[in-house]
Amino acid sequence: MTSTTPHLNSGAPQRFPVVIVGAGPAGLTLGNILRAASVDCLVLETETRAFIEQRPRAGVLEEWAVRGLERRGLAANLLARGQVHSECEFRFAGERYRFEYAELTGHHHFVYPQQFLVTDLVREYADVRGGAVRFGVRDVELHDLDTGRPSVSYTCPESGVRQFVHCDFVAGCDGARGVTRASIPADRAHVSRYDYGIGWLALLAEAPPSNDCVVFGVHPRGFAGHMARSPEVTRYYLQCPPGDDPENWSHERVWTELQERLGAAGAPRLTEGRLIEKRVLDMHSYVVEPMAFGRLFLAGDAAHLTAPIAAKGMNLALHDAFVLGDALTAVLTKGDSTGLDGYSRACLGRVWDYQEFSQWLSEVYHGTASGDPHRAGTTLARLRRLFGSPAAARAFAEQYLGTNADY
Ligand code: RFL
Repeated sequence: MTSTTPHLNSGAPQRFPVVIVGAGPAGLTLGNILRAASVDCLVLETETRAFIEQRPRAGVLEEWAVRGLERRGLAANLLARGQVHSECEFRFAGERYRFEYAELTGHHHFVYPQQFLVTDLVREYADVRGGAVRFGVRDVELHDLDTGRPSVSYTCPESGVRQFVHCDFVAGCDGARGVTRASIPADRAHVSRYDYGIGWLALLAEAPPSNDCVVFGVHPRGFAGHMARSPEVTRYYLQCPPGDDPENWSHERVWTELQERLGAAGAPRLTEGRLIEKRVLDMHSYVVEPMAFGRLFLAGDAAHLTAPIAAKGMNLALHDAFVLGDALTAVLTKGDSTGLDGYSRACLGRVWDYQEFSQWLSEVYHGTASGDPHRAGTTLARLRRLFGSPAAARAFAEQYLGTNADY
């Protein structure tokens, strides 16, 4: 079902306190928080509802993020259907090493496919909380962001008519390829970038998970990852050259490499299955500072991309949405702008910490395959420290789970 707001098709200017560009985890969580506070908002999304409800991406959610969703009445299905993960496994030098992070910290991960969460969030926003949303919009443009009267325009998919929406605030939640980030003049925000120079072949296999937890294969042929998504579907990753063509990876080549890189003494062979997604992701990251310009506030991948090395992006998107949702609610219902003034600062501590952890973990995953014996040696030293030093293990667990209270 596509939920639309019929009076928006007239061509006459509309007004909403908040326009949210993008119906991903950030935009939909934000919309739900605003609707719970009876703040009107309009979500604009280029794709159809059916498409966003089926787009597979993330799966690993940190416990604090799930508790944040739960507090806002957004986690019922996730808590009922998501899997609880309490350990992960590293495989290197032909051996298996279990890392029991829940035992160390009392915290765990949830695994719940991103498209299920998006489905839950759209239903709650549009069908339960009565939020306005337009799917399939084209050519979104932002106007007058540095004035007190910003607006957003877009082309209506059905009529082709250009619509103008006046608002108090715009939330840029349109992901890494959206348009809102580009609306900030170059001299008003700094974008820092990091290119890992590495590709990952991201795979979804129609095969049950082959292990009871996430597996990281650190192998001289390159990194390989195994992550359960559901009892029937498993996500795998294979390190590959950046920009590699997925067509270079036949079914046979994929499974031969996965069996080799994830093989270890005592580990059962992987259960193979049809590959239903096969795409190459070039590992790179960026951070926009500040995450705001005038009346525009960026959230999620629009503001900062974190290569999926440490499975952090969706968690950061949710964190931004929680902070921005509370801040916009405070300013629009009580006239209190403190939260909005401090929005960037409140988010960027966690953003930078996760960026740094991703770089650290990238070296662990990719160092042995670098062809540089010195990097291979330091990678193995990191792994030995992780399994030999309780202090190192606790520090890793804190970053892996995102539990530092001081972000
Ligand atoms: P999204 O999810 O990209 O949503 C943005 C939405 O905006 C729409 N859009 C526009 N709408 C209107 N106008 C425009 N001009 C627009 N341009 C785009 C898009 O159609 C879309 O619906 O951004 P958001 O909400 O910030 O959420 C970010 C997360 O999606 C992302 O960080 C994660 O998927 C990253 N990620 C992972 N994160 C985790 O926390 N844990 C994981 O396990 C994890 N695994 C992954 C991942 C990302 C992956 N890929 C594909 C890069 C695994 C993979 C393979």
